[in-house]
Amino acid sequence: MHIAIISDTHFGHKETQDLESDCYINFQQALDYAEQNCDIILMPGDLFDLEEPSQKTMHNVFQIFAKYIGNQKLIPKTKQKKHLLKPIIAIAGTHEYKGKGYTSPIDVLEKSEYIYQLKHNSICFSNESETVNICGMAGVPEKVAKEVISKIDFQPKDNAINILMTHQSYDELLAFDDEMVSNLSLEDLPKGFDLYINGHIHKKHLIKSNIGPFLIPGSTIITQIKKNEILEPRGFYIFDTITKELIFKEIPLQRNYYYFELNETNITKQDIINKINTKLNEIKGNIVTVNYNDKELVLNPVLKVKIAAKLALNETTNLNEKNIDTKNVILLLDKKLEIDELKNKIENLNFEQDKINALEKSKEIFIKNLQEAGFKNSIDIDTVIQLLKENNPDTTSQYIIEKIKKEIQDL
Ligand SMILES: [Mn+2]
Repeated sequence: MHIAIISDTHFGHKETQDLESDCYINFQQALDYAEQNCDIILMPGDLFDLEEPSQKTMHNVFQIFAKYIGNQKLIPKTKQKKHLLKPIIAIAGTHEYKGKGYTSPIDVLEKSEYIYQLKHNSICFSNESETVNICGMAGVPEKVAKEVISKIDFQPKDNAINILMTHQSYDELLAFDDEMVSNLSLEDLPKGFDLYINGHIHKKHLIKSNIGPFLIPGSTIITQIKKNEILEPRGFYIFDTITKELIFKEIPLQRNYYYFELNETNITKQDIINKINTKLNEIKGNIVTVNYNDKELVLNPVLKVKIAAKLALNETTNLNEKNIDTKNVILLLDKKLEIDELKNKIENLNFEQDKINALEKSKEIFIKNLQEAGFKNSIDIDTVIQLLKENNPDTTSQYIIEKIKKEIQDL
């Protein structure tokens, strides 16, 4: 048999409004291929991006699944599952989990009979020559994963191809800069399976571990627009149960992503804008056209720009993005603009000093002029300054005039 493995589709995910349809466009292509070329489809978790997807998300998902049911209304009521042309077996991932008694969007799909869901159990499929036994553990909080998997005690079946699906973090897979936690190791998994599949991690990876091949299919879309994620095209896997071969299939029509890092010092904002515009011009034509919902959709390329720049002196940190030409391209800016701190501090110091000097100077001049004009010191200079600081010129002049009038009367 040929088994398709489509993971972390994250229905409803959108980095920006412009990228809203990508999760469905990519999934639809994977499902198209799988329906035509495979016998079973596995989805190891995170089908949805949120545990409470919007109605719009549900609508889009149902629209895709409904296509494969086709003439469902013509099928007379039968006890047989009206599953798709090819059955889809899914587990809930961390994004769908919310504890006992909760109805997840996966439960909704299962109730609609679009998928089979494995919680902590297994399902068998047979044809004339072979049997495939699929075990699945729904994603659980990492801290209890080890306990849960040992309690379930999954057993491989004799004379069958045995596959185990999970959606967890594993000690062996954590990268240094990873925020994920795990208390599970590959060693904790039950032995004797022909293939171990784990969702959750969005970058694809195949590990030839002691217990057997351990596959991370990766996500069908780019969820974190990071350098590592962008450089790899998205796709899914096909497992051949006879040859035990695993083949990665790229999604044929997917949006182009580009990444551009700008780490410079002593740069002007205009230079930054020029550099971004040059990069945008290079990629602008790299569009992809895809048919989605009976419409031709043009997928413009995405440029992610990561700026960590120290600006030249006399620059301010507000980049004028209006001068960036984003026609036919999606620009995602992650910017950290700084002004040289030391220079800036010195500048500020001088400025503060000048302000104090100017204030003291003007006080001196003011008092000197009053004295020269023959006035006594009945005008309180600090009151005048306070009134001016309050931005109240009328009250200030009124105060001064009154004091002067009083002095004249006293003469
Ligand atoms: Mn995920």
